[in-house]
Amino acid sequence: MSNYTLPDLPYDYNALEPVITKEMLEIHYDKHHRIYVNNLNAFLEKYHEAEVKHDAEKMLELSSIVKFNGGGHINHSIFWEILSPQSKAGGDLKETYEIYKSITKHFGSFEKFKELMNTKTVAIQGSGWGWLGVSKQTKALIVDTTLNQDLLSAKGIIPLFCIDVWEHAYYLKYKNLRADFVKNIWSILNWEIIETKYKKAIL
Ligand code: MN3
Repeated sequence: MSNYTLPDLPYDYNALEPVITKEMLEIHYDKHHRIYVNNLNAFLEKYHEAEVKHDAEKMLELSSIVKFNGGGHINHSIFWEILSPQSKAGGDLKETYEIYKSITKHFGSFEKFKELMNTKTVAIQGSGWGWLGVSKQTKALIVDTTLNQDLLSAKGIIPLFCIDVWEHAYYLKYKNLRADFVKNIWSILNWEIIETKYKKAIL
């Protein structure tokens, strides 16, 4: 039996204000993410039951809902991890970081990278995620997007950080202004964690 659990939030519900309000974070984490975890456990159990019975048709029927909820759990777990209060490390990208050096080398400048990331993420049609990642094969930095709860790793890219642009991520405060939410997220990114992920990814 599978038993996935909600990961602990590394900060309080009000710690990411004013970018993400207490109410936004509470609902996003404790309601949305929790439902992905609960559904993942429930549907994996049904999947295992079908597997025991060698019911391939049932397994195929369940696989997309397992993929969706599993992706929701994994993507949100990455998202909480790479955010940090402004009073701590939030938004603090040090020029000595390897990730800073690689971004400026790869994209020309940090501002160019940020503009590309913002443009691609804001332009996602419907629900999805904007990503900075590292190609598993070439180790090059890649700005990409995924729809719904699809995983970046399924494209052969190791995730470094992500921006959730499902409406549930921003609508309470930003209403239809997705671009404002994406612009503000940069001030609560935890570059210390992103740097650690980058170093591990290029090993
Ligand atoms: Mn979300």
